[in-house]
Amino acid sequence: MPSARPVPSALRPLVAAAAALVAVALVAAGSLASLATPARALSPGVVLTSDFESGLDGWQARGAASVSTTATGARGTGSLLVQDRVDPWDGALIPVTDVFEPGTTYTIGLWLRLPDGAGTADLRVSVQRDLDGQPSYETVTTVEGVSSQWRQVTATYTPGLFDTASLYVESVSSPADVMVDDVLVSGVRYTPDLSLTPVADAVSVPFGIAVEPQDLLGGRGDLLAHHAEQITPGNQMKPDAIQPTEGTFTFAAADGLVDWALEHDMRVYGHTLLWHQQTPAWFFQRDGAALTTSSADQALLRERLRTHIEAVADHYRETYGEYGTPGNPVFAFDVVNEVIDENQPDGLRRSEWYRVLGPSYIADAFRYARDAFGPEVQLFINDYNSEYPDKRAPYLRLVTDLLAQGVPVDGVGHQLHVEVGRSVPMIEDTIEAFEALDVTQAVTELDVSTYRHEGEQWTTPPADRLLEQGYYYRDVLDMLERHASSLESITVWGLEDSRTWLRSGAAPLLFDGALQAKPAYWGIVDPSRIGTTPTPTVTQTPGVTPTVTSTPGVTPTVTPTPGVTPTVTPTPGVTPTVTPTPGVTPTPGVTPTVTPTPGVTRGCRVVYTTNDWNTGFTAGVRVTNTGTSALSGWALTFSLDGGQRVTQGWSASWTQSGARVTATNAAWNGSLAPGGSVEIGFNGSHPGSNPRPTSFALDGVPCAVA
Ligand code: 9MR
Repeated sequence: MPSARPVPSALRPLVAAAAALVAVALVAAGSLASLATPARALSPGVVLTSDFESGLDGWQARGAASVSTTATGARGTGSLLVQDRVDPWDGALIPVTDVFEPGTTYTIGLWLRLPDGAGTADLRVSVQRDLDGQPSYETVTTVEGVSSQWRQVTATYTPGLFDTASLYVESVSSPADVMVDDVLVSGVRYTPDLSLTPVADAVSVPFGIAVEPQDLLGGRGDLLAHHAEQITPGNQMKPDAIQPTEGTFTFAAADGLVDWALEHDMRVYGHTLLWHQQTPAWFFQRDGAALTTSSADQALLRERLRTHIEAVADHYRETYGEYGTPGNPVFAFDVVNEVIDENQPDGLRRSEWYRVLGPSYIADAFRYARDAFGPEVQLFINDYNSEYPDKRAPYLRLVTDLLAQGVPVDGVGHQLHVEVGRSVPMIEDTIEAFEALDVTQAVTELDVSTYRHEGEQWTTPPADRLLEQGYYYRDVLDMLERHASSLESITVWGLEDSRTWLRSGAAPLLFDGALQAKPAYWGIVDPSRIGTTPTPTVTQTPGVTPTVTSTPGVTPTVTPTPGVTPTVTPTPGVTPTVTPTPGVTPTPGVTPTVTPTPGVTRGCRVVYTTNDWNTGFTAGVRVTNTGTSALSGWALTFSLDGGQRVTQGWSASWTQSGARVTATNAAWNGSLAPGGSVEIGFNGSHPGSNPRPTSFALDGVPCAVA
């Protein structure tokens, strides 16, 4: 079998198809099938394969190690042998500078083992990125207990910016010899639909998104720039990021985000100056021993707090100009984060801050922050679960007390990490309670898990739960709009579902991992697109976590546009029915004939791409409305005349009758403006050959095929 080397980026589109063929044999062996058919991926591109059957395939020694090939393969007859390792980071590498694109997510698959009789070792697959002469070493995955049996490994990785990059195999600690085989790397660059209404345009309060550095790159960066008007660094301004050791300040990661915000005319909400988590241990130690409550130790901790806050404030003033001037986008900061504990008699969290200093550290932090930042930066206190009455009470009490003491608290943050069904009136009660105080407020970390409770678990939420989430976002935002004058901003905690802090499957955000708008997005931007099913009802018991009563069978409806296109009522899991509209005559199994509407030109263009292997394929279908009127609900039909079967589709409801395939819009992508496109796709099987469909029709109108 030929081996593929890293593909120069200019050649990548051409070579991806060829590389996919190389992957065919790997995939045909069965165990790599998941790499070739990632869920929801469009035309997954194989960017690198190495089977070591005819050489090193571009792999090199890393550090002190040496590399050679062996005659023992995981499935074939060759593999890579790494020997002479001394340190854990000695290993084997392959340059990926011309293979990886920053911001694209790659699936990396490979096989690992140790030579016979070598015991076990914990191995690592890592990437080294070098940018401006600074190396970063990132773990793709750690594989524990690798023995002399082949172990298949699959992990995903999204590179940040780099000048050069390499993928490598190393170990956690052992210098054991290592064998590597059948490396296959595939990646898909997702493209957001930038014709959608920006969320910021649909929300009257400034709309923000919490970000990580990868969110600024590629399609993610486009999505972020399109929808947000402010960002919150998800981790880069926390104490461990800014001052990992005493007196060493590292602002580079945070500055990358602030620079980007400035370039995109966005504001920055800083998070956070003080927290009980992500704060290095040295803050609370003297010469390695825990600080006591002696006045000397208290003075030391207070001084460290003041120094940290001043360093942050000075840095952003010196780098971007005085606060409140156009060059400096930092307008607010969380001064203290999550200091409430409703289970303590005084309602305050027993953190290291509290242990050493008692409650006074909260007021001190605000005073230091006002002195350091000046009046132009709004100083927030921030907490989660503030909607629950038992948490709301101590939160309200603390802020009231601070204000009464003249402590400069400008704003109260409500994180709003919630799940579908959490009581919206309860959240409103909290906002109203704080409206009585002389503070502004912000929703700082909104996300809505689709899981109602721990017992639920899925890879992808059921369609009706995603709709329910859409209704929930609609209702929360409706409520928040009623309090717009009390709110400084509304921020969601993450750009898209693949990068949530919540457990896999929670899917709590507005866009899915393929960067496509979810019902959650439509719930905010145009709720008519997800129908009028009422909000789930909630049984609220004051003072305790509410019990949620689910609404059975939420069914979306798509509002028809008379006289323009057929109306489609997509019901999750049910074959859609097409309601005749004047001018369109649908006949089962036959392409409907279309009577032209005066002044309306209808048309479409389809780009159909596949990646094939011996009995299967993944198809991506890009449909563009080339007509002059918008579609509000659509159905694409085509024939698979080679005996192919659709096995799993995405971004549409897929049905097949004989050779005829119909893809009907999903609830969130039915609207197709003139010139607008939608990307849908499916996995299929074929009996040996996979002839392309030659004609497509959108709502019965024949499409040009590109
Ligand atoms: O999103 C953050 C995640 O990447 C970190 O691993 C985590 C560490 O505690 O913090 C997350 O952000 C938290 C935020 O700073 C404060 N409120 C809760 C957020 C979610 O945990």
